[in-house]
Amino acid sequence: MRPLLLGAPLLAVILLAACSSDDEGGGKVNVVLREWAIDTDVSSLPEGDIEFEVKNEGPDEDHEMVIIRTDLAPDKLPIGADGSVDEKAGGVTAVKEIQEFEAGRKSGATFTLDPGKYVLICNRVDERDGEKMVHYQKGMRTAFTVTAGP
Ligand SMILES: [Cu+2]
Repeated sequence: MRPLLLGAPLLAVILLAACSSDDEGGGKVNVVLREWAIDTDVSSLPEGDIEFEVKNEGPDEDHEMVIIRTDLAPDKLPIGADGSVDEKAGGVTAVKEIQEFEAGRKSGATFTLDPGKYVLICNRVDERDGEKMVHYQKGMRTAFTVTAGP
């Protein structure tokens, strides 16, 4: 059995306490994609327009960021035939995506997300030197929560 690589989620309470006084909700999250993890500087934001600034720190691979709405744990998403997450399976809804881009570059977008539990994943599968690399299974997944607005 593989060991689970689970990041310790930050407490949403800390974030909410640090929020400015504007009551429009949303906010910004910085996301780092790398081999093999996804890290965010906040793990929760209030509902509204959420700006994702995404950096691919590689060092080698192209990565993407798919926003999956699900109540399942980040490492328990349904797997398809090729080992990647089956985005059409029950229990998961792929709501938004930042398409794959090269290591060393930045991408980003602003999405309006409803309150709920999400998992950010890279769902790429590729092969290098004969080794199949399923990015999700190698650890590219992290939980993200959108809380009910102010
Ligand atoms: Cu990836």
